[in-house]
Amino acid sequence: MALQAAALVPSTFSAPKEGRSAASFKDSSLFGVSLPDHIKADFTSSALRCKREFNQRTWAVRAQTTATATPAITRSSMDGKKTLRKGSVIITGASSGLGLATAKALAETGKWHVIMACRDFLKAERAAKSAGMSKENYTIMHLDLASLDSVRQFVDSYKRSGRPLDVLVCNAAVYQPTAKEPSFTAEGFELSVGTNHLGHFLLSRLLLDDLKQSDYPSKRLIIVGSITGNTNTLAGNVPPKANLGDLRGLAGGLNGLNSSTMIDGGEFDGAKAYKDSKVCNMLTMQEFHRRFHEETGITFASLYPGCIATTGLFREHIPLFRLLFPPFQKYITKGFVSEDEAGKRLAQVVSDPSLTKSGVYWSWNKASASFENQLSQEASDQEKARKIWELSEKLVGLA
Ligand code: LMG
Ligand code: NDP
Ligand code: PMR
Repeated sequence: MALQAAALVPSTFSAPKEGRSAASFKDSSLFGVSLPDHIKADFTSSALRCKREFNQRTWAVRAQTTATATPAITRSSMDGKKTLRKGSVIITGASSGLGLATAKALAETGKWHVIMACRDFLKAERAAKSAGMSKENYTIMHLDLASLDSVRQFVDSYKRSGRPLDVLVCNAAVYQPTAKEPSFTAEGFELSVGTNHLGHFLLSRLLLDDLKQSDYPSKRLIIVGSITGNTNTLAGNVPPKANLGDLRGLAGGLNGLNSSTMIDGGEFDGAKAYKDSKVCNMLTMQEFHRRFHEETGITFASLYPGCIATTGLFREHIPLFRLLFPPFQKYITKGFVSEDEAGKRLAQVVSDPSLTKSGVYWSWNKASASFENQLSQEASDQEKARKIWELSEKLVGLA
């Protein structure tokens, strides 16, 4: 397993820039016209941010060593000042788009060691280099979420590395808007839900103990959601709409043999499968929160980072769509964000001391201030969340 080496951290640096304050914009209007209340995403203000200064002592991490032995916070015998070790964050799908931009934003602070969990090692290495990330701030490890064996191997390798785990970011995704026929993961699940939901479900379940053991001041599990899975927004009402139905397809294994490839049991539709997978992501985050937040102190969060219309997510869409989608989002919906800006947003959810509230679906207003957004009825249905959890456990071999 490709574990690159090790980090030597600069000895002192200053803290994250002061956050912006409360949100006062709505993100669900088009041409400045507000939506009716029932499809308007509500919001509340983000918490007040605190300014922090961290001094970081030199800290070396070596693969196969006992990095966990280094406590997160130590007090210097010289001046009694508290110091914080570098945080360890795993980001899936960090070889492009949002994942890469987040890896870059975190690596640049010098406070994080980013484990880029990617299916294409060389692509990830090139991406990290061209993003200007310096070697001591990242490690690339192989992970193919479309194979549960690969997920298990990744987890074993990570555990063997002895590195602590402070934050896990489930970011990778596939989107197949033009596929006429379904494709499948190694275990035979429809690819979008298999990768985006089931792969991440197994990964997070297997790494939960490691997060639990982290002594970092704030440990977090973040699953990237999206507006298009939320039917309480305009974007979520563009057909085909997300709808998990009574979960009969999921119960049948999404294999297209003895069950449908779609969660609700319907005909295959790649765009819908993606949106359904995002609903699963958002429900899974909340189910984690209900089951484990109190016991573990882990912060569970999801987010909609904005419409990053230029990423590889749209690689399978028709060329005309790829040409028109960015200007459409920039000038018409005004929902567009750059990869850099979206990366900063996700990096906040990873490390901002004010975003520690668990069970939250974060969004940002037009001034780029974070706020707690409201999920659609289906994406906040507790009973569905519990059923998806139980069915997913069976499918990935945990129950
Ligand atoms: C499905 O179709 C496919 O069936 C599925 O296979 C998959 O691909 C899926 O989500 C992906 O899409 C959805 C289809 C049906 O929606 C459309 O795509 C219809 C319109 C095509 C537009 C593509 C959007 C992106 C490109 C924008 C191009 C616009 C030009 C702008 C150029 C900018 C330059 C400055 O959707 C429908 O049936 C209708 C959608 C109903 C949604 C709500 C309607 C809101 C109306 C507002 C429309 C505003 C748009 C432009 C107006 C321009 C005016 C100046
Ligand atoms: P990209 O396609 O740029 O990034 C997706 C990443 O996932 C890539 O690194 C890709 O790897 C990786 N990936 C895909 N399949 C697998 C797999 N089987 N195993 C491991 N990694 C895999 O898209 P985005 O950056 O836009 O998407 C990132 C996240 O943001 C997704 O969760 C998406 O749903 C979410 N999102 C995106 C929005 C947008 O507007 N773009 C809006 C809302 C949410 P590779 O590089 O090898 O292809
Ligand atoms: Mg959408 C406020 C309006 C808004 C926002 C924020 C998005 C985000 N979109 C909006 C509106 C519209 N879109 C409208 C009015 C239309 C019809 C013209 C429209 C169409 C559209 C298409 C065809 N939009 C799309 C597609 C896609 O294929 C993308 C998709 O659904 O991927 C699943 C997409 C998106 N629009 C967004 C966002 C964030 C996406 C893509 C990514 C995602 O959810 O992860």
